[in-house]
Amino acid sequence: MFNKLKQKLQNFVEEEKKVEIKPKASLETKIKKKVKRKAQIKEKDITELLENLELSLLSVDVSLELTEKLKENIKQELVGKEVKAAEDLAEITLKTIKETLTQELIQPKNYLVEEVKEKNEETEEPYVILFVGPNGHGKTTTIAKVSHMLQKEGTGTVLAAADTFRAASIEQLEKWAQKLDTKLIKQGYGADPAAVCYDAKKHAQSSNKGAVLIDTAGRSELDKNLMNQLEKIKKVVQPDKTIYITEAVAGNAAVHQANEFNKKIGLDGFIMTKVDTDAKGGCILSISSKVKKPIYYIGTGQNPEDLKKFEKQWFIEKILPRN
Ligand SMILES: Nc1nc2c(ncn2[C@@H]2O[C@H](COP(=O)(O)OP(=O)(O)O)[C@@H](O)[C@H]2O)c(=O)[nH]1
Ligand SMILES: [Mg+2]
Repeated sequence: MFNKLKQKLQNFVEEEKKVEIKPKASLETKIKKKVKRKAQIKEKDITELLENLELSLLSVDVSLELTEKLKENIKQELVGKEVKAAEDLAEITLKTIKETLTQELIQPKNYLVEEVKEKNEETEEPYVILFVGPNGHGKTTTIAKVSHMLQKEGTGTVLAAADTFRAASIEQLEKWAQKLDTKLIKQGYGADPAAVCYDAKKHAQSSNKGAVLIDTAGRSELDKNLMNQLEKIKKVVQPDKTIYITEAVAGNAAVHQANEFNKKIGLDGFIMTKVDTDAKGGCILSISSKVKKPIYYIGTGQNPEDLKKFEKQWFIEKILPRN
């Protein structure tokens, strides 16, 4: 896209130059004019660019609402700006696009591992993280990854099997606990998830473990009972962080869903899973812009080590159109 843009801008600046060197002017005037004359970006010069950008953003699943907003911001930044050459204009344009995207994405000041460490240094209390989100987006797997990350840093973990709803969910977390050699707290299916969380926190306190990671049943924001259950868990264990797990393949439906979760129970941030698949990932930009909470990590596979810090610049490079 940018090569095309550069070409277009080259023509634009050349046209300006043609105007400058009209035969009547003396050589001296010509040179002066050439040096002094700057091209000012007009709306029509960037129309095609904005259209290309719009298509590119939509094609990676950025929402229409956000795409419009980004286009407007970029237009306001660029129209009227003075540039000396096509190269400059292409550079300024790209810089503006990147800056605009950067503003919409929130990266945490401290990632979870650092936050846990900080709290553990200050108090005797374990750091409690509640993982929520729709079914199948990767909550249980992400808990294994976060536990692995913490354990590698020397922090003991307790996993709470508070998905007492879906068949095999307790066994799934139990397998991870065995594999990672960490503690699992569970009750039977149908048990009150808040009670499981309470036990897990108590266990962490008495055994001096630094973090409690709570697995919950996947749910829709429309299910009142299940949403109330999350509120109850929050009251009982008062998590330090409530993290929403969303898969990068989720597309635009995820934006509304995450926003509703935030309105109903309050979220502190996100982890985006399945970035290793052919996910387009644009939904995370829309979610971040809408809910205004940081994205902590990205999931890049099905193994415990497949969790990376979310970094804005990496993400922007990933979704920006090329050529
Ligand atoms: N490729 C890939 N698969 C993942 C990732 N995270 C989770 N999964 C898979 O997605 C499926 C659902 O994950 P699970 O943790 O059970 O989701 P939950 O229902 O939210 O607890 C499982 O097959 C996981 O292995 C990821 O980052 N990349
Ligand atoms: Mg699960």
